[in-house]
Amino acid sequence: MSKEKTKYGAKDITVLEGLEAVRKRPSMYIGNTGSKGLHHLIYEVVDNSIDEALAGFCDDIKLYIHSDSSITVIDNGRGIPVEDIPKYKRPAVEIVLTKLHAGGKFGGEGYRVSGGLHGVGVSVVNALSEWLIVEVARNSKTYRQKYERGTPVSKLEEVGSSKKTGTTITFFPDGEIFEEIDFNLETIVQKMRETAFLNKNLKIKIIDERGIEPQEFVYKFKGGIVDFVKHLNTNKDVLHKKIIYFESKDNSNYMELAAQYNSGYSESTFTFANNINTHEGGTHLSGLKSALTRTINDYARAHGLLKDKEENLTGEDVREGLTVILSVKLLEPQFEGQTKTKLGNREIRGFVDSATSKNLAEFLEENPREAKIIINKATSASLARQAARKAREITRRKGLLEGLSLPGKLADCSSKEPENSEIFLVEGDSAGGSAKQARSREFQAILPLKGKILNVEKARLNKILNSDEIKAMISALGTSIGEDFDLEAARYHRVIIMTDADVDGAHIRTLILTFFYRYMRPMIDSGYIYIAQPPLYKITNKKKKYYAFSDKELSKVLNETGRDGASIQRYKGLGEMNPEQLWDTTMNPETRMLLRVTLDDATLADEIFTILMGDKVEPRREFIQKYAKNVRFLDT
Ligand code: 0RA
Repeated sequence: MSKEKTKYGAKDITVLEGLEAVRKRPSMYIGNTGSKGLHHLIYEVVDNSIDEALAGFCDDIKLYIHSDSSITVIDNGRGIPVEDIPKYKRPAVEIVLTKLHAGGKFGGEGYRVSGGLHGVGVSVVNALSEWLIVEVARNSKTYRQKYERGTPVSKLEEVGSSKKTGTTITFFPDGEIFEEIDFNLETIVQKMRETAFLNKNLKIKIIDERGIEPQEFVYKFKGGIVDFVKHLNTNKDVLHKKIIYFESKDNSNYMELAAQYNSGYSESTFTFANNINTHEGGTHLSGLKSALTRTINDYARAHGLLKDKEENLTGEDVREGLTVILSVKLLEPQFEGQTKTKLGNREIRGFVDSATSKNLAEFLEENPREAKIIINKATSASLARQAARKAREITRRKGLLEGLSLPGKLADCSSKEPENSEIFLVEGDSAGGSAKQARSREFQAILPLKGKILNVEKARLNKILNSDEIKAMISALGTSIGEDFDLEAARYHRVIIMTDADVDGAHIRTLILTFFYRYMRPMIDSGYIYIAQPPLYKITNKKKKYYAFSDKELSKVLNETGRDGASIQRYKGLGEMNPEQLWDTTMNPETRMLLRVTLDDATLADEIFTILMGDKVEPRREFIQKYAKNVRFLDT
């Protein structure tokens, strides 16, 4: 055997070892091997194309979901280099696809800004794909190479000529790695639209070929995040037409911001770092908040809109009804926090703070009409807050917000360990009664709620605190709300919303979820909120009982047991079940099904809550018609 060959062999092994590590512990690279991880594969490939776009070489990305669920991503960037890298004696494209973290950095020029959880490199996608084909158009030629589970099965071949440049990657996720190869079009479309908003003028087209007719979506936003804010405020009454926008950069940091006030009472702040949604906030967000509060107070004082004797506007005041997108790009983002979506870079705080102060002050000076509207909004928020504070002090003195005095309707559990305790929020007194009889008193608490709770989307805090049902929920949970919220004080780590399986039940569930979303958000983020799944049907056949949770399950049961002699009862409400049935089907941890409420997509959630609970009737009607059969969208 020649020396040369031995050397190649050894190198091949190290390459393989790199990707072998990815196959051994995929979750370390893509989070998990469920649906989320599966979708990360797509985002990772697209991120590489976005990097080309950010470097100024690509403005067009196409994403195909083929009928066999393989994925193709095509971009019109420079194309991955095909020349040999002397150190490896292999084409650069092969190294990019087979070595961890061999991204766009050869020699250090240009930098990856997309990064984040999916900043792991296309080699990870390659390692986790049953097969992958890369095609490069470059140097007037096209090249092609195929891999299986990360290993090349062909050499890089020249396959034709081309006047264009770009990269095409087609892959099929490995069934040995992923639980299920099932791409969700809505998830992908939503994510790609967000990506298009964050990268102005980048065209992203999605083609789903899985149906009888292909479905296509195209996104390209000239205004970028200005269009994003416009979109988020579509179903709200805006207070000023002109959207505040600016961008700023120094040697290593870039930021852009778009903002607009609406007449609502909630705040919609979304921050991104290198195109990653920083759900948990971080240094860029704190820079933004401090600049907003300071600059608006300074302007208001300087122009006599806030008198000497009046107290300063707080952060909450100046953000009431504000929709704002902050997008920063930096060289080496540090992501921290539970879900790695909290930006940690210290230097960005001051950068965002001073750029925002300067540009916002300029906007206010140049647009006195808008400035006045904004200050008015914040001032009325401030007055309402002071009224709410008084209301809250009274309630607090009675211990109502901190769970010091528990509501009379609560049937508490005996366990005092929150980790092991759960509370059912039950629609109606009669179902509440059954649940109280059915429960396991040791760890299950029951709080019956009367009818429709207050729509918190349409009211300010002082009014909210007048609602008995809401006060009962707050005191039972023990966490208080809003700025006073304290997750550590939560008395239960499972809060289970149990409503009837009908339209009213869905409405009540949405009202409760809206309340958690606006006032106890960390409960959702921590995964403490669940939705009970009561059965829709009881089937009795030959003295045996079966429960079905959907129409599909009903047919399945009937097919299995035979239709003859089967009697079917459709449950219209929880109240129709006796305590034993309620326990068996919905409450017993051994047999029940719970849906955990997650907010993967905070901008989408904001949109949906606005549509469902906000002022405008028409979008709500359209939305409900579109999704009437599919209320699950809110739950998963
Ligand atoms: C390495 C270096 C260069 C570009 C790329 C990789 C690249 C990777 C991907 C992945 C998907 N699309 C891509 N487009 C480009 C720089 C190329 C140069 O200097 O010409």
